[in-house]
Amino acid sequence: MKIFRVIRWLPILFLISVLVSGCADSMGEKMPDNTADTTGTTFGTEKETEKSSESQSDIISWFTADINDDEKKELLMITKDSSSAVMTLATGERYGTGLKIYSKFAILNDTPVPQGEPDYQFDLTEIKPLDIQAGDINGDGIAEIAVCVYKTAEFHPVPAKRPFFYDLKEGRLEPIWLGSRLSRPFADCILFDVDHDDIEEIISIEFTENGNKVLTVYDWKGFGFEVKAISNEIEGTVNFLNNTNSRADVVLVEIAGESHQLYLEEGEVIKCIKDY
Ligand SMILES: [Ca+2]
Ligand SMILES: [Ca+2]
Ligand SMILES: [Ca+2]
Repeated sequence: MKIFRVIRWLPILFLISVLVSGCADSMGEKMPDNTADTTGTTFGTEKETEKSSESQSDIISWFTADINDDEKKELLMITKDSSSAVMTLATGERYGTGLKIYSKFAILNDTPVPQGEPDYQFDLTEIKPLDIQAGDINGDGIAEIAVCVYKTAEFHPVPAKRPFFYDLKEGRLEPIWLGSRLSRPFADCILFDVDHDDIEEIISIEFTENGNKVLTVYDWKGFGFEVKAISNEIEGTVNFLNNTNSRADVVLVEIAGESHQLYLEEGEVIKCIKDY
């Protein structure tokens, strides 16, 4: 059953949206140093079962994806320093201090169990990382690392959630797009190939000025993201239901307490259909 319908893009919206502005703007982003040993440590049998010292309570967000095109998944984790207290935004959302990447790990009962030392680790303290995902946003076949951060931006000097994308290159985080904002303030965003072209779109839950929500889909356009489709305004609560730790087959959205599947119709229309 269709519960809300859908808008087609007005041409003017395309004009407005073209610059969901990003990255090359100098936001004073300091590249974190890679402090890890990148010399390709090999793990013997004993070490393969060696659990890392990472405490589960220090893991803020995690995701598994192949980020270096070797056909093996890595474990990406936003963690906080074990010595620091729990840090939360006013919304209650926790944020961390760093990104750790493990090639040796297990997932047990939907819980990541990293093994040994991280292959790479980066200090992200200054950008308050909230959430990590990965996906190929620009179609080059390599998954970008997507970090939702909470910080100010040069042209938007209030703290807000912002989507940052990096490639892991030669042991460093290379910025691909450090978004200063989406079209509106957003509650959450995920990556998903909603139009099945093997390139991930951003799907976000955004706040309208009157306090309602809209779902918005963004496509990469070579230099940044452009709005591809937007839903009608939705009253009440809207949340993604997807497992946030790995790629899903469908986008599930909870609207007013009920589960819906999101998809595009004719490539440009967001529909949400009740999921029975
Ligand atoms: Ca890999
Ligand atoms: Ca890519
Ligand atoms: Ca796509």
